[in-house]
Amino acid sequence: MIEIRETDALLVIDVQNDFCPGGNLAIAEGDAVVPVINRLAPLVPTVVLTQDWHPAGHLSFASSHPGKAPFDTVTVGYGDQVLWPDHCIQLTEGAEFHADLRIPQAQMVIRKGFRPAIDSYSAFFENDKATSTGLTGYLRERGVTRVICTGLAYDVCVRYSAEDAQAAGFETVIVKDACRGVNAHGSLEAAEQSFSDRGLTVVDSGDIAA
Ligand code: VGL
Ligand code: ZN
Repeated sequence: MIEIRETDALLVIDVQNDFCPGGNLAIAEGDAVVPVINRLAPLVPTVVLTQDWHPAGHLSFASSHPGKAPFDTVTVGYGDQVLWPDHCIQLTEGAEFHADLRIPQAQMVIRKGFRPAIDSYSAFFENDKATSTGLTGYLRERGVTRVICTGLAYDVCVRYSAEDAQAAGFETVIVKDACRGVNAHGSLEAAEQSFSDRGLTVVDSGDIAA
């Protein structure tokens, strides 16, 4: 059982229309995380949302690479980059949070992936592993010691956010039923392996108490 403390933060990753059924990068049952997150959020003193927020023509879009298709991989300046369908384009409906997400108390929204030539899976560092979003400093200044991770996609943005949270020295917990995965190139299995290698704590929302 995980008892919520004053120094906990809930990280709600990319619960946006494009990652839900009907969206441009739809994750199976992506919208199923919404009621789970709505139930958890009021328990946790600090809540941070992230919003994938790409300009049109972003480097992570297959449409920006002639001859490439979504889910192909290319090599870019910072290493391998999976290519995605156009998604979460700034100011579009697909980039909006799911309409049923109810977290008015959240005070911080981290937008990521807005640099045209760098993708950003993690809420902490962009995919070049060098460009910071500033989230570590925000959480430290607020006295946060533990980060509870939820949202989309389990094996992409939730995975890299949780790993970076742990690397930054925060106790880190992943709430599995508050996440859904995209599973490109065996990424679901890779995420599970990585979580177990790093000793990351994976729990169910029922294991969390006020
Ligand atoms: C994500 C692929 C591309 C995510 C974002 O939120 O997991 N996945 N952009
Ligand atoms: Zn994206």
